[in-house]
Amino acid sequence: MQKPLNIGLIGYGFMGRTHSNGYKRVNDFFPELKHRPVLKAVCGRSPEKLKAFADQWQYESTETDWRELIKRDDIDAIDIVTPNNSHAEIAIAAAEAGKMILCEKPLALNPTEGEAMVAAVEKAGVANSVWYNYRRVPAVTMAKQLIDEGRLGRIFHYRANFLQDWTISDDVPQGGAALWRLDAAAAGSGVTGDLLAHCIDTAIWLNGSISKVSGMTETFVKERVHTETGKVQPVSIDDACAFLCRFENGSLGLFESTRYARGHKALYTFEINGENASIRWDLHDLHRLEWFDHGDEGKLRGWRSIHVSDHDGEQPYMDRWWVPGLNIGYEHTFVHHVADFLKSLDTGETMHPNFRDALETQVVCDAVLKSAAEENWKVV
Ligand code: 4PW
Repeated sequence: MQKPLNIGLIGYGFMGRTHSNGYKRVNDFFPELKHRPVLKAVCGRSPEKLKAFADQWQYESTETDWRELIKRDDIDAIDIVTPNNSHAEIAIAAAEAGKMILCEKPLALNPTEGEAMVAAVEKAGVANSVWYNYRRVPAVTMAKQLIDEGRLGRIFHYRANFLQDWTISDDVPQGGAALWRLDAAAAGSGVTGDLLAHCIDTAIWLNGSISKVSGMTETFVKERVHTETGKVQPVSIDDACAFLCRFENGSLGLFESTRYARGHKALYTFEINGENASIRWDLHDLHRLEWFDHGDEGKLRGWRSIHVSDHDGEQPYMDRWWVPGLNIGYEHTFVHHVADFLKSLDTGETMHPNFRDALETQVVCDAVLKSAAEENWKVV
């Protein structure tokens, strides 16, 4: 019999759906886990939307005040999927109440908030995690394994992009419940915290810490109508951000994110060039890992496209799903995140990325934004 892990979800947008799906699916595909998430309560401010979400995803109860949810004895873990400006207050209160916390990325608005969150969870000794889900794409996890096995040798270059195009029109409004990502007061930043943070999390995981950054940002549309006031107001976020960096291992990094790359909807790509081999990955073809090995026999040497779908246990996560050769997708990364979180409870091992890992990403984001504003290099 598995032990119930009662989840209290705060927020019910896009990420509320991805996480709920993860909780619902996990034990069907990871039956050995000793915990079973129970969708105990969902919390939000709009009673009608809340009820519709709770009914659809079969949450047992609802709350309209997150403080009441945190007080409940029948809640073990708080999952935060609210806009970024509420992460710190909720997470600190949840930690003080002894709850485990799963928090959406980015961790916070800024490093100061992030430090307070880390201090709170570490003082309380509660399990904590941040949903940087792309680590758990099987092909990305396999890239980590290949790097840790030393197959690439010395690393020279790391480059990553996260490209979208959904804010090009100046008719897109800003702010409010649906478009808080376009409001710096709610989001902290624009593409830097929303998109580049994913690239930075993966990069630190695969290639180690970043030591120096030099960034550049632009806000292409300067004013937009606010969804709530109906008034035209200045745009406060970065629409695009690019930065150069140095990693502590001596390699050079090049990162770009934008919501103005016409034709790209969510193109997250990275490439790593090592002395012996290179790796390339693309979210739009997420089950493939491109691999070039200089050690291959000369006349056959070239880029291999590895379809990560094996069931022999050597390609991560895939033996949990269908039959060899069949693909899985975006939603499975959240199932894997829940599975690894539950496994960490079973084994006592630390779950990654946790709040402390996510703080490192937050510090890099902050340094990039400061560097862009001041047009100089920043030591991280
Ligand atoms: O976290 C990111 C979101 O805010 C996601 O991974 C992709 O970009 C999809 O939506 C946004």
